[in-house]
Amino acid sequence: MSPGVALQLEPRQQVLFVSDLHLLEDGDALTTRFLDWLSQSLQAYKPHWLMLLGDVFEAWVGDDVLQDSQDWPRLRALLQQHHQAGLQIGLVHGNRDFLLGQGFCQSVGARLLPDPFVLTQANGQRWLVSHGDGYCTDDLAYQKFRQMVRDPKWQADFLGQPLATRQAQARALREQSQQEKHQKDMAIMDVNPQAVDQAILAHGAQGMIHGHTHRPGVYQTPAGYERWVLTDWSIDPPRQGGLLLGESRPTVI
Ligand code: LP5
Ligand code: MN
Repeated sequence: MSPGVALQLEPRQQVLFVSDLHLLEDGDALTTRFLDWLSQSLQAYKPHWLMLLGDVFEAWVGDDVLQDSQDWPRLRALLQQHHQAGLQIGLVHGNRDFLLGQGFCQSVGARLLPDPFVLTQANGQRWLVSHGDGYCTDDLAYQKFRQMVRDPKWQADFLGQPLATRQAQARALREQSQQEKHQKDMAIMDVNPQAVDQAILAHGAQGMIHGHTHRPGVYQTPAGYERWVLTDWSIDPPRQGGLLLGESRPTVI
């Protein structure tokens, strides 16, 4: 069980989930589209929580990006403004932004949540919520890499390097990842159904919500639970959206 984090929704409270935006910079077309969509969605649905379920950024090399260049002005202003008006913002690490830390969270009013965590609806239904990469257990090369970069010692060493060095390494790794993805079998880049069921059962949950795989939809697990997968975002081809969870089943928006 994830220590200390179990979120309980009250009647009429809603959660808006988004993930896999892969934002590059504040002024670009995708970021503008996302921020416009987010602003409209927050106004339309008035959720209690906004859950940023990982890979918000194309590659995050450390929170000092913010101090050095006052980066992401519109994104930060929008999140801050809504947080101050009462919106709870949760953030789960993705495989591209696992280095988001307290500096970023404080600058937008977000709370870093463990992966996975349990979210309970007002009716008692428990959902296991995750970025999703941890359940792609057949992708052995990725899991080995994941274990390396989630190690605090590795992270401290990486963050100890100059910003430009880190950015160059991140670019090289993105290229390597794109090349490897062409060669990997599609099946190994999806979640392993047994790993999903095992986690759902271990947390006493009755379903899972995740991103990462870029295969949006609702799937049934071998044990008969629902697994809701968020869309990734892209300008061309156009893909966007999120999931809204209130008192009933999730809704795609
Ligand atoms: O992200 P996506 O969708 O392309 O693919 C993921 C997996 N790839 C990754 C890597 C990220 O794309 C890049 C992360 C940038 C983070 C920046 C900060 C840290 C920089 C660290 C610099 C060392 O997560 C991909 C999965 C795919 O999802 C589907 O699940 O298959 O996995 C990989 O491509 C990993 C490779 O298979 C193994 C990589 C071994 C690299 C060994 C370290 C070499 C260091 C090189 C530094 C220049
Ligand atoms: Mn991902």
